[in-house]
Amino acid sequence: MTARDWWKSAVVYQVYPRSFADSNGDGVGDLGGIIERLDYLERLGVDVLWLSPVYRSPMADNGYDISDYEDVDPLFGSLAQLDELIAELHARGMKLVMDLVVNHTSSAHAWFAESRSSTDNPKRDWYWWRRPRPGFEPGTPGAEPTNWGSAFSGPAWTYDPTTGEYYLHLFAPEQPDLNWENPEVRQAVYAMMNRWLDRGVDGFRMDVVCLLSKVLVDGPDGRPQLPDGRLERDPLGAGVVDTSRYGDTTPLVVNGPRIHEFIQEMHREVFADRPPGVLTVGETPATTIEQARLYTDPARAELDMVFQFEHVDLDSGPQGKWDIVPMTMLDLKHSLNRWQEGLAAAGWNSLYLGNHDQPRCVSRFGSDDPAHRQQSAKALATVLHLHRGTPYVYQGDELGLPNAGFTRLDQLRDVESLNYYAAAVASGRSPEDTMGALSRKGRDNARLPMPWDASATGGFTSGSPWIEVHPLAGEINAAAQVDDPASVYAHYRRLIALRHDEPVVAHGSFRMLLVDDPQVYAFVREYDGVRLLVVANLSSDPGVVADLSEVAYDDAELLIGSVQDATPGPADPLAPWESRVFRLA
Ligand code: TEU
Repeated sequence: MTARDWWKSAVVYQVYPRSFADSNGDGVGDLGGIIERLDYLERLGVDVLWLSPVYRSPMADNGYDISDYEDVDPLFGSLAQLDELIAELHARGMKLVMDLVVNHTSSAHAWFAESRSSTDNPKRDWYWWRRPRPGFEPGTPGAEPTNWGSAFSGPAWTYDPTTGEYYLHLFAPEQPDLNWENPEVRQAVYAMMNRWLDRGVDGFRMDVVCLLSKVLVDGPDGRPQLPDGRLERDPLGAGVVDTSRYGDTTPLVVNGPRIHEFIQEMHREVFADRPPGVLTVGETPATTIEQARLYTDPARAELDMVFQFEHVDLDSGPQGKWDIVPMTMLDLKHSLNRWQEGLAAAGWNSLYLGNHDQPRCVSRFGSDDPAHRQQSAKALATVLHLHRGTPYVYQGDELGLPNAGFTRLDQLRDVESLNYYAAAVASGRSPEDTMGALSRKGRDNARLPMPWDASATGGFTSGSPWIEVHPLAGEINAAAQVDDPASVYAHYRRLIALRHDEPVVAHGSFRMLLVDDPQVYAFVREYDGVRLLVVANLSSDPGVVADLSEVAYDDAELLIGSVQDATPGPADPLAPWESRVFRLA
């Protein structure tokens, strides 16, 4: 029998299909490529595959702009291949979680085509249509219904001359926001979700699910109005340049007034009557611990867990993600510790350091100096996987892949980066400085082809890849690591196996040690009389000693160390980025 909370002892692996493995030589990864590589994932030991979108899409945002929720884009394969993937995963005891992108559709979706066709179309109200701001020429700057900026630069409204109104898009103009106030929209989404679950998928990762409910005020014409944002901070923490023009949308669109009502309704309509075995994880930028607890407290029947953003926003300054500010290991430790404590009594954490939207974790939180890259990748994994919560591995992180070291705009493909570059340079940021920020935090860092071997295209494709191959693919690749017990991949395998074997990893309490130590990251997990001690040196300094006097660690047994063939004790000096997991007597 499957426990309701089976996902506590599971590890999820995220596949970004475009960049994982190409089976037909067109230079773009596809379902056939994923199916061919399932043995690699099975060997790693992961339980769940989260597949970024493979639905039909014009690919303005690489599939996060869906034009048909019911079909697979030919670029990625076919519905038959998706069924095959599900069957192959299930045969291995693994599960498939699909991406659910329902804050917005593609502007090429049939719903939007209807909606934009006339003001009295039955689907008009499925999206957010609003009149131009009075006193401005429609379609000119300032005539937008509100002062909201898009997360991908420019205004969040696009003028549609067909009906003389604007539509809302918190992301690209090709991603119009659905109006969740309309019950028909919600029922259409639930029906679609039920069809996917009936087809055999095992759950959903819900894209920007915290944005579904927007704040409304009474408008002069009787129609509920979306209000202006305060002109202080920029929207969604994203890279909007002109803060004098765009108001702060966070209080207006993040965790809006009806969000928990919508999510509870979704739970009732889609999940409540299904047997355990399904996983739901919401992507929730700009969400507090208190909000996360509301989403994930099982008593409220909403979501199993959410992706919070606090730790991946630590290096963002007042102007948003491209305004990069220094971040220390202490900042990271304090932030993660707050979340551990905040969701200890009720709720559940998702544990992640990277995904398809973030730079590579080893470059951001570890060290990509060749002398430390491997060890720091292992140390970050040790610390993350031993926290209380469900770990997510982003493709390539299990190989210790660092950032790409982009120096030129023509190396980039991402709509967010390209739009930001144009907007930033137009508003006076120097091209060098702008490129520097994109190189450090651009999403394409995580989107280079997965390096499978040392061949010219890293074994990703027999054709010409849609984006360049990682410059270090010759050195850092799956073939070089799968059989090497000292590799980052082997270390991930051990961590994942430990979660499966030791209930304390999934269910134990969490107590941080040495909370203010700037180098040592140490904590104790405890469950049912079993205690684990995790100690790591998250710095490049040698000979770091952890003061563990507050823990009784006699007869500590080393379960996982990061230095091959060494069996150090808890208090022995730590090499740079060394990490250790002990069982305490
Ligand atoms: O991301 C939403 C999000 O809040 C950010 O991480 C976003 O990607 C951006 O970097 C803000 O600066 C989700 C998806 O994960 C992302 O790939 C999509 O582009 C986005 O929603 C729109 O669907």
